Amino acid sequence: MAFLAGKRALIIGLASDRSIAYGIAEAMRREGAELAFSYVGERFRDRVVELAKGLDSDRVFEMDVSDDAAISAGFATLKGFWDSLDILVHSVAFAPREALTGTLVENTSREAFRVAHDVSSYSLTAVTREALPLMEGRAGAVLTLSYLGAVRSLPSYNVMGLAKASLEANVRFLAADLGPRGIRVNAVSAGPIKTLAAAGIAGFRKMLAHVATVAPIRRNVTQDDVGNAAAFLCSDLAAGITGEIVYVDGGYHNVGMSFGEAES
Ligand code: 0WE
Repeated sequence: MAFLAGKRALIIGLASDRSIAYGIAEAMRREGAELAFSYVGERFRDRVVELAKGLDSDRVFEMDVSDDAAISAGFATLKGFWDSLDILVHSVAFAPREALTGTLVENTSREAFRVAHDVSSYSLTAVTREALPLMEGRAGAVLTLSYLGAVRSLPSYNVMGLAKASLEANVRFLAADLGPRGIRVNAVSAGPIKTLAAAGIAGFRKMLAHVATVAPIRRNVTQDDVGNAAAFLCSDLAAGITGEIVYVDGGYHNVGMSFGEAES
């Protein structure tokens, strides 16, 4: 099908072959897109270069999305590779670890709130702004990753839920801003997936088991499930979709109650 043939995609947030960004990159490559990647932290460099190579890309650069100068420098590097961009994938979130345990009311410092919102929401605005000149005059698409904690309370997710609520509002406002310029902005709200970011979160395995029991599809979603939806949303097949939060969670968010049995 190759529904992304001729498209150029920058993917922010690849850290390992279990990253959601990796599932997205694989699906986009399979559909014909050319890829570039940014990473943060020297310790990720070699790994991202290797993963990029496997996806036919040698376009890899460092970019800390919490630093405006680093974003400018990163896009200057990208402009050395490409004179245009069609797709921007933002698959980045961070809150200080101590804020992701216990309760929101006990464990949310002003600084943890600031960092979570800066890295997990403002960064979408910042990188989208820098991408605009490269997307000018093309059918551009921006995609970010959200989670159910944006709209429901969940154990331990705490300040990340507030940051994802901000991120989802960001998607709606950016979609309104950029729609007139032919650029669409959407989010995938993914079910829980075991990635580096999820490693070491207390109770994560229990959450995976719960979702697999209750979700209509009776399994957890995979990086491939998310990647395929992301590739669609960033393609011209989704030309009529913008400002949307698309749930790729096996239907979990629509269930009010379930006994977890094989049928009904
Ligand atoms: O958005 C996320 C995780 C994002 C995340 C993960 C970490 C772990 C390491 C942000 N910041 C940090 N900071 C660290 O120091 N998810 C949707 C995965 C996730 O994280 C949870 C979850 C789920 C699901 C945290 C608590 C409860 C549930």
